[in-house]
Amino acid sequence: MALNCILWDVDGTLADTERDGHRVAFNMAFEEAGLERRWDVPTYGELLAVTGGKERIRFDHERRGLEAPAAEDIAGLHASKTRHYQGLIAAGRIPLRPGVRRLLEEAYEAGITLGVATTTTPAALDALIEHSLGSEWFDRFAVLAAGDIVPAKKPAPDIYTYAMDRLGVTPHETLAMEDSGNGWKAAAAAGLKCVVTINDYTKDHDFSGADLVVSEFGEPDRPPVHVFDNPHGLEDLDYVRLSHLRAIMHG
Ligand code: XBP
Ligand code: MG
Repeated sequence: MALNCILWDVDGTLADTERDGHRVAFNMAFEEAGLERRWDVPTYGELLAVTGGKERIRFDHERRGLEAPAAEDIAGLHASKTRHYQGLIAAGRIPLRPGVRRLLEEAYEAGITLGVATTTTPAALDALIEHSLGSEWFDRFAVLAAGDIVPAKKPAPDIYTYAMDRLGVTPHETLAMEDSGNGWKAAAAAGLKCVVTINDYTKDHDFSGADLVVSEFGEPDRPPVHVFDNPHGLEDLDYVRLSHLRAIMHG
């Protein structure tokens, strides 16, 4: 099938938002609420097993054998976290990952439908689009599927299925871009082919069955990307090109 649609994960894929963005914002919210709890870098990596910030706060309590706060208290804490996250993003703390803008622009110019499928909160996504990508991308993405719009977050396929329904596209013509095991599982369960760009938090996740696993999308003027899995036998993978993404869909 031809490549007609690309659905992008956000956190870890468009930008490395987790360690220096979301994690820091959670800690600011804990401090603001007068709580002792802080999530250091390794602890946050363990908590990433659960997607969704509110779900993550609950999981952090439950795995320590503590009673989780009431749903409205978690929601209040998470709203504070989102405000802090917006501030960090607005301050320009988190750049796009290499190759993201290049591939987005090339795909957009080629008339490929582009969308977002993420578990993060819409307000957090909006901040990243406005400050890291540019406001024109609010119109260039044909769908922004985010957060609680579906009840079951990744690794459930629901957010991908929702985005495809909204766009009127099928899994056969759609490629997912992901960075994590949960994201890859969600894409696969939705019937999508998937390219994975790993990061420090996700490098040991299981991506068996993915269509390409690389260290980053890369750029012509950067050192060549590391290729961890290339089941389609793509060539010239010094950086990921739109032609590679098309070849994956044909393969
Ligand atoms: C990332 C997530 C999110 C963020 C935090 O998912 O799991 O929960 O860590 O965002 P994806 P919120 O990579 O699919 O975007 O606190 O707004 O949930
Ligand atoms: Mg991700």
